[in-house]
Amino acid sequence: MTLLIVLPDRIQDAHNLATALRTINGDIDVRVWPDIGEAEAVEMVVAWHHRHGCLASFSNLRLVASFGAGVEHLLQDSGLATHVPIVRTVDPALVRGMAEYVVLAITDWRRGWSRYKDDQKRGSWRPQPYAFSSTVLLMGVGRMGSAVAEALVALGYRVIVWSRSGVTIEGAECVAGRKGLEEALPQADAVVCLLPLTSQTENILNCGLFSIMKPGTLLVNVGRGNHLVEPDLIDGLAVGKPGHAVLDVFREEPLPPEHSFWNHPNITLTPHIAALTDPMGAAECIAENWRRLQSGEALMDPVDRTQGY
Ligand code: NDP
Ligand code: OXD
Repeated sequence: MTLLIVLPDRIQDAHNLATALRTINGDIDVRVWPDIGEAEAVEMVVAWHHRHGCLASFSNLRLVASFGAGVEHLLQDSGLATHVPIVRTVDPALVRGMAEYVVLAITDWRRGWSRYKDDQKRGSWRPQPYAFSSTVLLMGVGRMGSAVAEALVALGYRVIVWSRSGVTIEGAECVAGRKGLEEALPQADAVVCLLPLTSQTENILNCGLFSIMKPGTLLVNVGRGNHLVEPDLIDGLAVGKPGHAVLDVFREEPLPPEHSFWNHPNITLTPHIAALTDPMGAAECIAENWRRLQSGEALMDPVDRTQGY
């Protein structure tokens, strides 16, 4: 039976993943799209940004794995039969990469690191004070958010975590529900969006939330571009709520050259690199789910289609 890798815009990753999978389990017939072999033999697909509809011809498909943490790209494919389970691939490098990125974004902003880089270019010696305590609100406390929360707690930040079910993290304060979010927001110096994109979370970063932020708050969006209402951010930045935004994800990627975010003085942007899936680490997770599929054991990181993540 075949495990097919469909990563059309990440061909090198696809081949690295195939090599790693063959090393871990030489019995799997691993193929890289468009070399599908016998369509009826395809039992598992690993996909990222696949062309919607292209999985419909695999009549014996039993499992689809996202090559990453997000799954909206799979759930939005109406050609993917609803009886086929979906799993996420959350390798240790992805989790560590996210913790590193968010800590970097927050510490850069809090300590004024970028300003010192500019000062050095001008030969300017300008020590600046910085806040000795900071509160960070994390929206989303899953595999990514919990690692970020633990890293920030270890650095001495006051951390408030917001989730659907009220997840607790040692050393952090936990809130849930709309009321919990609205009570936490005005206390935060930095707000980080680490939510999955679902019908409940789309457009959640909007003028309603920005209006109850403290002036000068840092907003970090590493979830998805569709969490953010872009015109609301521009209006919010104009009045300092938020004071600055660090954005890694966008409604349209790559961000179009004419987009106003590129030159906004209060926006720092990166090209969706907050955390990258390591094909070697991912291969371990995918091979384990292949093994569990064959033996009928519970799958790792399953997606709840009704919740959308
Ligand atoms: P998880 O599924 O592990 O966690 C999702 C978290 O969001 C959970 O805490 C969940 O609550 C919470 N949540 C979901 N819906 C709601 C809601 N309506 N209200 C409040 N909380 C909610 O996801 P991950 O942590 O693995 O990843 C999160 C997202 O990060 C991904 O979906 C992806 O979009 C993004 N990502 C971005 C990357 C990048 O490079 N920019 C890299 C990797 C991921 P509960 O715990 O109660 O279920
Ligand atoms: C992911 C991502 O969801 O890289 O894994 O965005």
